[in-house]
Amino acid sequence: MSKTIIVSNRLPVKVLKKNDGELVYKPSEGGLATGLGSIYKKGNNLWVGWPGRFFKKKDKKLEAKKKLESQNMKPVFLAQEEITLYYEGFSNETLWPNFHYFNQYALYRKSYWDAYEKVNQKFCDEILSELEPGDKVWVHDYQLMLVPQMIRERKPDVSVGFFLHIPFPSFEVFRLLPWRRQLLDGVLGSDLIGFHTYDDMRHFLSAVSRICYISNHHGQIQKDRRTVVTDSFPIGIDYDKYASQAAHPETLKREVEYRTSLGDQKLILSIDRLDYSKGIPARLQIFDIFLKKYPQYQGKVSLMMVVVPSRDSVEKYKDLKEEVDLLVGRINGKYGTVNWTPIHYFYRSFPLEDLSAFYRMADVAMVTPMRDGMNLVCKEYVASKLDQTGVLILSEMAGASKELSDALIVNPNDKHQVVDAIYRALTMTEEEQKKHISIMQKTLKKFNIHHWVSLFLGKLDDVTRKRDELATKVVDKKTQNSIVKAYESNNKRMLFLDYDGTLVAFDSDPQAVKPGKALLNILDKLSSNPKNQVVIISGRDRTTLESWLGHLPVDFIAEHGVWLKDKEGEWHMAEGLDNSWKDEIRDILDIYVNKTPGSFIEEKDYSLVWHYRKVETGLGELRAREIISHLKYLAVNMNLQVLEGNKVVEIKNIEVNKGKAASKWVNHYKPEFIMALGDDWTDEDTFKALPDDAYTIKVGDIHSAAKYSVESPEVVSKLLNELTKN
Ligand code: GDG
Repeated sequence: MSKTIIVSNRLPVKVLKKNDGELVYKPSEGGLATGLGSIYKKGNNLWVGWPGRFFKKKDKKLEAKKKLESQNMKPVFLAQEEITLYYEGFSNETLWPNFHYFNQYALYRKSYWDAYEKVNQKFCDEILSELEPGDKVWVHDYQLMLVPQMIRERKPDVSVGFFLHIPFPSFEVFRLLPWRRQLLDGVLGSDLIGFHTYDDMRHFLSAVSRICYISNHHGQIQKDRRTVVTDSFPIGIDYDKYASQAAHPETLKREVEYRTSLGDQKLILSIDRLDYSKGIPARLQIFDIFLKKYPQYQGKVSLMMVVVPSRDSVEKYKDLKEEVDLLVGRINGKYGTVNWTPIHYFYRSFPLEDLSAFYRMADVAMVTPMRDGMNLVCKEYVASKLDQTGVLILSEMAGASKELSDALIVNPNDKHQVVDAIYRALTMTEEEQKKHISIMQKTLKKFNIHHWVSLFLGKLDDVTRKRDELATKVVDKKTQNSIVKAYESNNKRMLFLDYDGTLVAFDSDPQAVKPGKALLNILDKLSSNPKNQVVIISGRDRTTLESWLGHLPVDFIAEHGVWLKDKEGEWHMAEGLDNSWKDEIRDILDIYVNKTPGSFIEEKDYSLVWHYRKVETGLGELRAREIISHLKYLAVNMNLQVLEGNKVVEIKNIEVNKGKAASKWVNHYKPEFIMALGDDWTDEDTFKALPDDAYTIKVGDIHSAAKYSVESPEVVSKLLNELTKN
């Protein structure tokens, strides 16, 4: 039975060692562990990850391995140096600051990168040792970005999903990383890549387009003839767990205890891991300004700030801790009285019962990170509000703000805006509070962690199934033999050959791809065989085609079917064409040429082509979209069609297309064997128009109406070469 392998830096349990040397296994309370618990514990499924500590003794390592394996977990053991360089180093001192827009803190150290590569390979090897045909792998987060490609190299058919839990930065920030290309290539080994928000996905696609020079179509990327799908899957929480914890007698008991010691003050809650991305110092400054601006709240409202220790071996975090300690001390010293402490500050973690009591008690939750992939605390706060009172102040820089638009959304850098949001929260009527909380609860209940898991895994199944259906189309040795066999057994054969992108690879200069000796030799052999009729079917102008290939006994369908020629005949035009539309359309295209450096218009007898191959990546695509929408209605009225090709937009008569011309040839000559090769959008018309038993072959892309696909013009030339032998 095929299985699902979950991979993350940390396993869902932490192995601790008691003083007497006994190992204890502490399950993680995180949402991911809960959500994926239903997956990895089932059948022969598996979770691969680091057990969270360094094992000095071999026997302890073995003991832990055995125990973890009995619970469907496969530990990846890391040496102390690997933990320092890969985890604390590259993951937390290079990627984390860059991805959270704190690039000034990022360290670019070759030793970190080397360790990152090495440990990613280590994870990959562990996965490979368990991987069997039909299995799927779900890799999590920024610590393991190279793993998808590493697996793909060894097991090309595997189904791999990747989810990024932190933001993906805009291209201008991401590009600063010296290893940006390798990181993107690593992730692109996946079949499906998930992000929390559409913005993260957009940034990723833009980085792929600018760094790997691969554009996307509705979030789908063609990489090495594979389709990589990207999508946004905002993670949810285990809603029922937080709602029922809030109703638990132990939670209620603790709430009463805390309330008794706090008195009837209003409470603002903040809970974060100690991290510069969380905006903790700014939050303290905001609270300071609030107390100054609204002195009536002095003595009446406290900020309860839980800061969970984290990464304290990293220098930047030590500095941050000092800054927070200082600010808390200063504000408490400035405003505090014998009966009132402005800030209750805890630098430690709490058990869930306490956390839940805090959520229940808090009149306001202040979740104001400078940057956060999603942020689960704000969701947990809302889920814990059983009586639906309470107000959430939420930073627009947290992924959660995209879903929780009923919160008071703030820019954490605009301190005065946040100060006013606190005032608004404290003065909001109960009725209004209930209205907002109930709307948010409805969303969070539905989009819970289980929903997230099944959405992602369901999509991964879909993507893999579609990929496998298409894979049958790739011309392998067996298919090639059957094509050659069919070819050999027929005496009346017709070969439709597109030129650019099919017989020759693309070049930024359309004139630079003159046929070379080898190609001319193949075409000569094929066309001089009396059993063959070779038809060059191209969007190019007839003059160029004639000058390059006119000496061969081939037929021509030029300019997508405007100009036609049999090998023995003369050039003639397709009937009923009209050219009166050109001036008006040329004027429009001129506007785009004038505002798009590098673009130009090519004029053919019955069409106009706007080329943008030399235009800055991104800008060309944008202008192409503009032209297409500009011409959409005009084209219908003028009986024109607007076609999008490879870095071109072509406008021509609706009657002209390669399919119509090819049908004409087939109806006239009635061949017994038909083969058509093409790479472009315009060749799709040919593929669709030909009879069912024709061998239609798409070059490059695998998405096509053609029956088969080959990788490149080089493979085309090998296939045609095979045919010349018969
Ligand atoms: C990444 C992304 C994204 C906190 N203090 C205590 C405690 N917590 C729990 C909270 C919450 C979790 O820790 C923190 O939530 P985050 O959203 O920050 O999650 P991370 O895993 O740290 O971060 C983040 C997330 O991945 C999911 O994709 O949202 O943006 O950075 O569940 O309740 N739990 C207990 N005691 C504490 O003192 N028991």
